[in-house]
Amino acid sequence: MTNKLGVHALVFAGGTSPDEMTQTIRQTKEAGFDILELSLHDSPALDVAAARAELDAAGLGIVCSRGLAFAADVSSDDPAVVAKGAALLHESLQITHDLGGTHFTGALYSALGKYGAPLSAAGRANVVSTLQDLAKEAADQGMTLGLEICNRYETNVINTAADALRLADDIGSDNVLIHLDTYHMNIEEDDFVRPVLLVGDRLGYVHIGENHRGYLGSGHLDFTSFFHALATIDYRGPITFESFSSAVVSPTLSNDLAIWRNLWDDGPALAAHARQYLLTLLEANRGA
Ligand code: FUD
Repeated sequence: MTNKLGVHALVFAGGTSPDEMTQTIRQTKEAGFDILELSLHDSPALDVAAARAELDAAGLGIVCSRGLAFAADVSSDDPAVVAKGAALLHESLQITHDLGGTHFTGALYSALGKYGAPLSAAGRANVVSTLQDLAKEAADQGMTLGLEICNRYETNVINTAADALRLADDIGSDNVLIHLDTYHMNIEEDDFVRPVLLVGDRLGYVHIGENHRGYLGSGHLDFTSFFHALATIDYRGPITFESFSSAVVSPTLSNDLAIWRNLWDDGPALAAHARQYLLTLLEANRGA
């Protein structure tokens, strides 16, 4: 199999304290995944050197992700708010690098939350210039940035693959790739095929999540079509399972994403099921 499979840390633990990281890394490994995706919303608690040693000992890859915050938002018109957002991005890129990661992705362009108005022209220009600087810094370290396309209730910057490609074109850096997420696509895109074909070889990262963000296969998403499309473009990059439940809470991210419902209690059982589900989809749709 060519695609590495990842799992989001919120399947296992809500924070990144040393005990939570030890548990998360162990459970990621036990579930058979290749990559842990770690949200950096809680990075002050993170012991980077210790986490890196545990990741290396487990032989796991790491991808970091995050969204910004309304008070630290590079899509704002207010230069002070933009500067705070840019500082968070630079700090998070460095943490990703220090953890041994080469991929930093997510809503790197705005807060994760409901905006009360469309993105302004000045706000968009701030996103472009901040991400140009971040991409340069990332390129110097051999790293890639992902633009995760999120639905309208979580950002006003990019809601569709077409939006994301326009933003990436304006940033104009080869190491800024597109990150598709089936949960968001279900809300915004026409179907699960055309966006994948549109993005093509600029696809750098994939999130697989159900329409309600619970157990794969328990909702109504057409993963078969999505995996056909990935096979059509010969996507070889990481595929990461993402799921959230009120059983595992991050004080920041869970509220930003409106994780109010209990969709599962047992993260390790959910993860083991998801890995088998993804392997089956990849096998069944190989060469489609
Ligand atoms: C947000 C989302 C996540 C988020 C990431 C941050 O709805 O889909 O991928 O960006 O969890 O760590």
